[in-house]
Amino acid sequence: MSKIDEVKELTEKGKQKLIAEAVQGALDEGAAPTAILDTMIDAMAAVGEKFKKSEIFVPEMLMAAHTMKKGVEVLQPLLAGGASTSLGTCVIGTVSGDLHDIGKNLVSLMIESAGFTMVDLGVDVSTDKFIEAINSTPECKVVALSCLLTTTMPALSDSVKGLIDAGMKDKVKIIIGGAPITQDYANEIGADGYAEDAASAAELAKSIIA
Ligand code: B1M
Repeated sequence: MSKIDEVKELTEKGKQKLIAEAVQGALDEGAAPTAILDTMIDAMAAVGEKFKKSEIFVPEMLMAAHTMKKGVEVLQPLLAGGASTSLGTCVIGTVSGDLHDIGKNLVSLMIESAGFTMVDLGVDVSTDKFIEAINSTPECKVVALSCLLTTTMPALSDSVKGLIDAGMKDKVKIIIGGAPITQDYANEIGADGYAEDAASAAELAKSIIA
């Protein structure tokens, strides 16, 4: 089995202690960091499918998540390009009630590589916390909201509405994303932009402030 296949298998099985070595092994075999990342994202999709079919449960899903995080740690310096100019600050967080942060962390990493300074508020972030962070960051240009659950889409919508009502659109661009989110939904709730994945989110953040 190639090391990159091993990375997929270990991620799916939640083998946290073995993943760093396997990721390094895949790099040593010549696999591109983005290919290894995509493999881990595929593994998480497979984990999600198994969960949906009740073949695995929350603890296994959590172990896979921890494993992916450890794998991403090895790739992080290689994925972060390190832009030379600063484009301003981007406040990022996962919306209220939602604890998923792997996608948000990747989006944060890519936006940072595009040249932004990141203020990461973590998960389960209330609208007030987003507003507070924007207000206390004068150089804030973008706020990025991540949402992974259909059940937290109303929280995303409420947050965008709350940000608009608080006059934040005069200060920052609001961008959103996450597995259940679409461009139509972004238009519907009044966000300034939507991106499907981490790389597109970085492109969007750059283009939206231009
Ligand atoms: Co959760 N979970 N989970 N889970 N989980 C999903 C999302 C699910 C699809 C699994 C399934 O049923 N197939 C399902 C949601 C179903 C739905 O909403 N219709 C689900 C469920 C149901 C739940 C619970 C309710 C389970 C329960 O308790 N019964 C529960 C909810 C907890 C809560 O949040 N309140 C729950 C819990 C968890 C864990 C804590 C165990 C764990 C998360 C750990 C963590 O993140 N630290 C977990 C995991 C790991 C998953 C899956 C398996 C993997 C998610 C992931 O990290 N993917 C997921 C299944 C799946 O996604 N297919 C699932 C990899 C990551 C790189 O992709 O996050 O999509 P993703 O991010 C992408 C894009 O979405 C996008 O870019 C990223 C990178 O390309 N993106 C943005 C994300 N944010 C963006 C923001 C942007 C732009 C793009 O702009 C701002």
